Amino acid sequence: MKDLITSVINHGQGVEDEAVDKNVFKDCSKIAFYRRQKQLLSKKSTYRALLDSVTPGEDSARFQIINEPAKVPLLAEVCGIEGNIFRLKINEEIPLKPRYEVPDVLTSKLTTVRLTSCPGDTGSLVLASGKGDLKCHITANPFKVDLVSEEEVVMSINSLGQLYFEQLQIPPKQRATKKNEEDASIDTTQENQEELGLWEEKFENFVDVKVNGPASIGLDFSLHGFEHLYGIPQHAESHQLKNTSDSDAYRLYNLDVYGYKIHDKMGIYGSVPYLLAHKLGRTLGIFWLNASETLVEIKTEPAVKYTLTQTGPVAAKQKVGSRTDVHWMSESGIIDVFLLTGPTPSDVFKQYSYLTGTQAMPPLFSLGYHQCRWNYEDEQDVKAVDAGFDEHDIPYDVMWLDIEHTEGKRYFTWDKKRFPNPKRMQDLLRSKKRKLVVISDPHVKVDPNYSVYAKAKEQGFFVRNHEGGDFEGVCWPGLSSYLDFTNPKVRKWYSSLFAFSVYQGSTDILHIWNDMNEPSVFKGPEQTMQKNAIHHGNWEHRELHNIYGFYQQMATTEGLIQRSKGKERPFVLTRSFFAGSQKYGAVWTGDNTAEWSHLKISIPMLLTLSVTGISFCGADVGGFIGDPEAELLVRWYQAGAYQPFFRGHATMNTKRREPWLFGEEHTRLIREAIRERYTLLPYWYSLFYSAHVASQPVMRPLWVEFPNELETFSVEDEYMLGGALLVHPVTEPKATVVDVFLPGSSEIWYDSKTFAHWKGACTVKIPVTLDAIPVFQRGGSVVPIKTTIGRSTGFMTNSPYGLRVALSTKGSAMGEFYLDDGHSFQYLHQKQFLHRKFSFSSGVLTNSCADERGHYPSKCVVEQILVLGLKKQPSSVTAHSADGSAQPVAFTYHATTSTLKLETLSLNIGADWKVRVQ
Ligand code: NBV
Repeated sequence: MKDLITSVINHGQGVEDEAVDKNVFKDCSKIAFYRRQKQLLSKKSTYRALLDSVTPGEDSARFQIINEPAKVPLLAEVCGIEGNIFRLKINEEIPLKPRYEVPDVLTSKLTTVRLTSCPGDTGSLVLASGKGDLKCHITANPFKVDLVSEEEVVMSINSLGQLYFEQLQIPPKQRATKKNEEDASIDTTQENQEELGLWEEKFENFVDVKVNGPASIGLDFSLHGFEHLYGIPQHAESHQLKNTSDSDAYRLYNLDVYGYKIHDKMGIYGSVPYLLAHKLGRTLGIFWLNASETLVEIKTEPAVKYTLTQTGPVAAKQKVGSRTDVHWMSESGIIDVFLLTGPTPSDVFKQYSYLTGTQAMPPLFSLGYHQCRWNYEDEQDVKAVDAGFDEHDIPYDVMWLDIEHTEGKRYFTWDKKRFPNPKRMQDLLRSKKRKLVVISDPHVKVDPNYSVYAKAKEQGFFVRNHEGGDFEGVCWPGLSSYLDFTNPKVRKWYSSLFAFSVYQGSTDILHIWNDMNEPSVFKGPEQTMQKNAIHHGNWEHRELHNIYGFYQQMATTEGLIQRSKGKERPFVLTRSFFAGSQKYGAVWTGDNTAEWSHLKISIPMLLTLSVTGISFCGADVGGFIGDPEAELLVRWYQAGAYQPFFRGHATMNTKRREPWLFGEEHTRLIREAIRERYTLLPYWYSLFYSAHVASQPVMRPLWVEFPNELETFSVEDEYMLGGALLVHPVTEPKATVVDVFLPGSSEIWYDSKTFAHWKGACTVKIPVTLDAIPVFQRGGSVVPIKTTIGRSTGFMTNSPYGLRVALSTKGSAMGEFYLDDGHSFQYLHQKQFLHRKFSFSSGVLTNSCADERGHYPSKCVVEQILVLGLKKQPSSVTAHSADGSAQPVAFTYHATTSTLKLETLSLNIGADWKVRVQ
């Protein structure tokens, strides 16, 4: 990979289609803190809590815990947080120097709740929160915490004794000759030094010198009755977390892994150290707030074990309670863990977003289709591609420019030959109500004549190397320094670079893409920054590696908001992310490959991001690396049209693949897929509103919608879009039939193309052609759509709506609709929005207000209503407005499909009305 990158830099040549070289990256055996924890934990040293030292605090309980051989106290703090959340913090009582505590992730408004201590056995402390149905039982010796809900222990902490805390030590050179007591527990003989990597760790040709020495932490959590866990992105892995007993642990370490291998637990671009556990009747979350390199081991004991309790030929089948043990290990920082107690998936989503924020409300255009390529060569190219969409009648919203648009990869500049007049180019796009996104990476070319470099250098805004100079590494521009986004002053300054007056050639239709922000450093260890680089506040890079990209997106987002004087919603895509990145925009899955297996893995990867708060996510349509055959490309468009962030992208030197380059038939199919996306735009926008205000993911694994149906817990080849649509992308070549699982014994599902219906709780064989993928509407739902498609979302503002009403077995349906101006913050500050509710029952469809606070004038009408599952032909249909007047409505009824169509309506979308079907 390094050679490959070097060849790109040296020769400006294309990137070959090449699998990832795993030797560039560490596996667990090459990670010293992992080896140390394993070595020490095998010796079982236990911790004891000194519960007599509990100081009754206002809203937290603090006590010491000591490790018998070391006798140096740790300080534990348990507090209750509003919304049924517990927080457990463990730090050294008096560390040699402060340990890193992750700032800027938690929303500032966290409210703590009073914990009441209840009588417990001697040697234990019971803390109850809220109404008392949730309790923390703390056992003193050995130290253990049980989370009890309604008298049932749902989670135990440190019940396996894996609490691990390396106390900061004086470096050996500064130590007196007498043996240091603190590390008595660790075998520090000379021959073991290298293995332990306490003060120095080698990997390939890199030596990581650790001035602070070992500082690793770890803790175990046992989840009682749970076998299904999800979360801890980002890995190219299944949605349900796998047992790691026979493999490496899941690694959370943000890395630039070009063409990542699938079904692998190595860390890729982003990290959210948060997982969810689900069983019948309860969902829990564990949020491990730590930004250093982190490993997570998962061990599941299945519910049913075959035990030889009898002698004889047949072993007795004995039901044993299932359990999953989760072991978190981080290189440094403190233990700061949040226990999200649910009990429902929806509650856990709310609890997590209470801590880290909800998905930013995207500008409407960003839910349209995005067209990207590395690179669109010049203004002419942009013009031609833009025109191509119109010629082929394919809607699209955003044109993207990759790194070559700049003057020698100097971000915030334009290549004068290729893009001599960026404003003219943006005017062209603006005239089509389209936008432009350009890339802005975190590395800055070392060039004193480049003003961004010169100003950052002058103000000391770069990350420093351990010798105190500016850190320099190689990236796209050649030798580069890296902005220290962890410094609030740097972020403020970086944000100011997006001002129209500063960013020459930028206009209000220009939005931003942050790439390479793991950060990617070509000749660095694992292609990233040395862990001993120094950030603001003198923190080593190792402490905060996983949050670097988060900060760049935060500063970019703030910059775009500021340039509009706080008025306009920005769009910022980032490759690297952390817990809470959802507040700042969208995330994509990086450099995937044009292979069927990568199309398939995009579904679980996006589901995992979605349940960990990041709703606005997508994968490069077509696959970034390599040349997809037409069939794969069509299938990818069909899948991507139903994924939140929908962008076609391709690497350098791949064949051009604009949608019309694969023959007429394939152009038609791609057009259809993209048009379907635009048809569903009102539904997408309403779902994003629900993600934004009510924390519900847009793309949902089936277990989220059907938490009481065991069969859904492992499904990852299909998913729900909101509560109404079930989508099953086709991910195999030459498919003629697809097995679709339709959940829920009391549900009814309608094929969205043929309107054929099925009862739930079965797997049906759905014949497929290349025309479309299986999509089903759930009985009981109403989906708002657009009936006319424009060239871009901007042309659809006033176009009419339709409602797809799918009746439940009881003959009813419900749905919501959200509308605002699509671009400003007035929905928030002036409550300029419409939030409507559609409900159908006893033959009456009602449009009513869902949120009285909102007002937004819209002349748009509902023109079509389609009712699926109406068993009897109606004798009449009438529309009733709020003033009492009634109008007969023309209709058609198809007995074979039980569908009713009303196609000539003119009912205001924002007004109260009823349509009566008799
Ligand atoms: O900026 C070039 C590419 C970009 O197109 C891609 O989407 C990113 O994931 N970028 C990575 C850097 C080069 C990758 C070889």
